[in-house]
Amino acid sequence: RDGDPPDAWLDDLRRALPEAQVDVWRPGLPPGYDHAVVWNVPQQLFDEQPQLRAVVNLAAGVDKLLDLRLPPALAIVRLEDAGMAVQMAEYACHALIRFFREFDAYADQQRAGHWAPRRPRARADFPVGIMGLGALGARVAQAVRQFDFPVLGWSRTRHALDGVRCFADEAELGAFLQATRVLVCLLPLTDATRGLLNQGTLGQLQPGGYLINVARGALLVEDDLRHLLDTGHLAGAALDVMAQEPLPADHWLWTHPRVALTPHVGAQTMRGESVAQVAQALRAIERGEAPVGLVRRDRDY
Ligand code: OXD
Repeated sequence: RDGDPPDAWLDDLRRALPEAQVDVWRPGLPPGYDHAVVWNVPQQLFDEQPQLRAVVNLAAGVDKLLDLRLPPALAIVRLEDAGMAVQMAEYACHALIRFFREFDAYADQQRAGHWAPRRPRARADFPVGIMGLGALGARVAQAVRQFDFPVLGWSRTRHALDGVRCFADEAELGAFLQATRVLVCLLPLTDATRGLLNQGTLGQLQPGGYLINVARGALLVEDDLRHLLDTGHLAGAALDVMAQEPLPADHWLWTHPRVALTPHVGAQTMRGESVAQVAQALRAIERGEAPVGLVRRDRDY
């Protein structure tokens, strides 16, 4: 994952799970393994290892894995936090403060050799709404609160977080969006959330709104974002994820003056934390317990 050689993962997993036999999968490896630890693997792995009992995905999002044909009884585990939550908090706060303090305008002024303090803006006019309140969203909410912005949260099922005005379910989505100016998206990609960030929903954000998407590109209808930026309803977007990755060279997102983009690096997988979580999860499964990060197949995350 993320540029680490497979051998480094192998060594660390062997060290963390001395009681296990750990091998690198390759096509044609004889079946017989109980568990798989994967990232971006082909269907072939599951076709050749039908006896697998559990798979641990080395990422928070399991959308790609769930696109494969997997045995119905296979336990699917995703990373929870594992060093990603603090990175998401950094990313979201960096983008939020960049927008709020108008750092892009100051960068333009510096290039023009122009000394011109701008009027400070009120934090109360920048309510931050976080979509998705799992381990990552909760950490982002906590970090944003440290800067005294009003914080709102929306999730499929109701959460209660200190100092966060929580909304739940489709019934409360409109009220959440209308009370939000800076939207931070950390939702999982599922059939229910694909394209959820569109003209109808983003159009309900407060005027001069911003989008920070650190989840999955397919949650956003990119042309709707473009329309909302060009008509001025939205003032900017920070995107770490795109519908097509890598982003094609001629894509409008590269050059839009109100878009800041990064190549899906919002929260990279940290080997040490991840290996510790993998070991913990596999031991829990071996004891017959539900591991942290167990995916619910009925809701796809
Ligand atoms: C993840 C990712 O889902 O890296 O963890 O995008």
